[in-house]
Amino acid sequence: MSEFIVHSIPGSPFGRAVLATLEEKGAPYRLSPVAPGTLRSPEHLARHPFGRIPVMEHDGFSLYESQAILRYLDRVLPDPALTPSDPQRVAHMDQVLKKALVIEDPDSLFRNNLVESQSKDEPPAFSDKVEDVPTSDILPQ
Ligand SMILES: N[C@@H](CCC(=O)N[C@@H](CS)C(=O)NCC(=O)O)C(=O)O
Repeated sequence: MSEFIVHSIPGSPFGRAVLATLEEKGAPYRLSPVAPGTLRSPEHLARHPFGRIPVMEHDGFSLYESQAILRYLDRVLPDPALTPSDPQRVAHMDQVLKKALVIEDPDSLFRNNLVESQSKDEPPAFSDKVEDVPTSDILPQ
């Protein structure tokens, strides 16, 4: 198995999700630290057109967006599987992933025009509105 390279800012929750998945899979990987001030550099924009992290490289294949990366990793590293086989459990997994994205990155709601009426200074309190899904519904049994 060739090495996975994760370009990320150490401590980024999105980057940590990718690193935790690689740890869980026992895969060889390397963190390539990105300095926060260099996200708009030509070098980094060539990796990620929106100047964000994380970005993953594997066998000459480059991918950004953490959830796309997580799903890729679960496909190319099937053991242990992190995606349930039952459709309802997968749906709960997708729900939790979406909720995590909104809570960690509430500005994405504004960027994507999903929220129009609220002030940018007061991101929506999604944790109050979305019910928690028990972890036991998501993790493989
Ligand atoms: N939807 C993206 C969000 C990534 C993201 O927002 N990363 C943050 C760091 S945790 C970032 O790159 N921030 C830099 C910026 O917004 O300029 C993903 O899931 O990969």
